[in-house]
Amino acid sequence: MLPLTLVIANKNYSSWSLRAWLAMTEAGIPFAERMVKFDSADWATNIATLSPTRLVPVLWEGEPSDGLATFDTVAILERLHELHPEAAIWPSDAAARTRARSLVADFHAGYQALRSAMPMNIRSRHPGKGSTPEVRDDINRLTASWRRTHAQFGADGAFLFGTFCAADAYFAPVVSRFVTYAVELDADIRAYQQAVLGTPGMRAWAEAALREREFVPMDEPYADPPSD
Ligand SMILES: N[C@@H](CCC(=O)N[C@@H](CS)C(=O)NCC(=O)O)C(=O)O
Repeated sequence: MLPLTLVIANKNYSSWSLRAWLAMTEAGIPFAERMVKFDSADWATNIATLSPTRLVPVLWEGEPSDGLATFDTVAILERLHELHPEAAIWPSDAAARTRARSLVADFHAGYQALRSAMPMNIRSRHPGKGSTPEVRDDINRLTASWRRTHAQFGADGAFLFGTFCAADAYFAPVVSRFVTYAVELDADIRAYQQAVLGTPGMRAWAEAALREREFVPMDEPYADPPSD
């Protein structure tokens, strides 16, 4: 099998990068990381060759820019499942796997209010910001679907399907947003949030995010740029 490289962006901001990275990390799939920071000279020079869509993440098999590229997070998860069927990217039970894929596809295609009003920003705290009625509707719908899923498929463990899978990686940026924007959560959803934030992969990602110093205006609707 060719070596894998995942192209990602800033760990503080890039929610799509986090999903693929955490799914691979928690599944124990070996890969190299190539970070291209937003708004950087590296991005301007290299993103066109590192990413067919100029977006991250991208999974490369073989040399980045030269091997086989899979882009878009959902496609990356499916490619990982093909390459590493033993890694439990998706639940092994067919009904659970179908639900996991449905949750991921549903979020991928929707929840625009939540995604745009509460961008991921691991190091920042903006309590109450972004909490519009539309965002609260998104949060209520999403957490209700987590609750139903956990009751039906995962009651024997802390994650949606009991043990960690790609669906939990998918929602890691969402539970992180709930910290940034101090979203009030019911006890069961808070327990799920803590389980995801407590995974070794998520802790490592967050520690790296906290070391980053870049301020990306597009991802900072609630803060002024730092003065030099
Ligand atoms: N649908 C894509 C979305 C990827 C995406 O929007 N990535 C953002 C970073 S989180 C990006 O690359 N933004 C750079 C830009 O818009 O120039 C996926 O699932 O991977």
